[in-house]
Amino acid sequence: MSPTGARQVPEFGPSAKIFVAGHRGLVGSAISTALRDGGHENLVERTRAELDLTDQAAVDAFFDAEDIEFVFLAAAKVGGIHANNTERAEFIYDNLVIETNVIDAAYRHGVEKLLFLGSSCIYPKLADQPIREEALLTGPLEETNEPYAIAKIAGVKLCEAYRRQYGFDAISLMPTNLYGPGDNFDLESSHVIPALVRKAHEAKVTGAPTMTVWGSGEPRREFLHVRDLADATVFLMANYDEEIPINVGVGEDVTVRELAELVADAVGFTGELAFDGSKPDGTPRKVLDVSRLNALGWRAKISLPDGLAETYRWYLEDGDALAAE
Ligand code: GFB
Repeated sequence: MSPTGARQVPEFGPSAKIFVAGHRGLVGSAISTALRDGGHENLVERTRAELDLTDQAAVDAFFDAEDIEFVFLAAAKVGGIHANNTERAEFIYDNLVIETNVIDAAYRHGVEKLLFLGSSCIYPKLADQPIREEALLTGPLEETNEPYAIAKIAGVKLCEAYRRQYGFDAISLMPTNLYGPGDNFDLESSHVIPALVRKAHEAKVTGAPTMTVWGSGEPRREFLHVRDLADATVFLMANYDEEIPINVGVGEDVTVRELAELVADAVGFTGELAFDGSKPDGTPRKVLDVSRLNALGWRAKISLPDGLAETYRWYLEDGDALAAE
């Protein structure tokens, strides 16, 4: 029961009024595209300048003014291992404030269903692999991104508490590492794939003999193309209604060294890899158990080699790729 009393339950159909929070980011832009491609015509999107999600009064006024029925909460402060490890205060504060403002206002303004995005990095550092959803909060977190993980765990628990106490239909997804067109290619704040694509490209066009890879190259990571994630979020908004978070991934992983070799192939860099041991490896492994998701009838479709080739093409055409000398 929403606080505004009993009412006709809106269906997640073409005319459903949907707010995509964070529609300009890697994930939010892919979700907006997936929704439009799926025939949803009534999307509400706000840039950060139009709606500051860290401002509770502004978020309240927005939900007051707009009769939103479904929310995809893709807005967050995100980044790679270095950004998480050096901007610890922003990663916990910004993510806590965004999620508390949006989840609470959505409930109080009678939103029918909200989809929250966690991350595989909020599971315990040494969780049994592949990681099952039940592993959450069963052990210490990875130190380099603990502030972000604590904020995202709080978001998962907010959804659980509002569902249990108020009957608010909030679901939480736990996506694995994401990549794809529209990613952040800044070498300091980015995740590994855009960073390696940029470094391989720059080494190729400048004729450098090596490209630098952070850490030992031994950690293992699972990668899901962002278009697959977006497809999964639309599928789960329509088909998932349980309290427990649900993993979203491909269920297999590669070492950072194998990834760097795949990126070098995709870019056409033929030099050597130089491993920088002064940079952190982070979690040794975090591959997800996706049996629950697969049992619902969804599987990832885009292979890593195909996804890397597409990401490089996007970087050349729309990113700020260094031109060949
Ligand atoms: O993608 P990444 O920054 O995030 O790093 P995490 C993955 C692995 O790639 C780490 C190595 O072992 C990095 O040391 N790596 C190698 C590099 N070269 C590079 C490089 O040039 N740039 C980067 N960034 N990494 C994040 C969390 O952990 O996972 C976030 O900190 C978020 O909170 C994200 O959840 C999904 O997978 O280590």
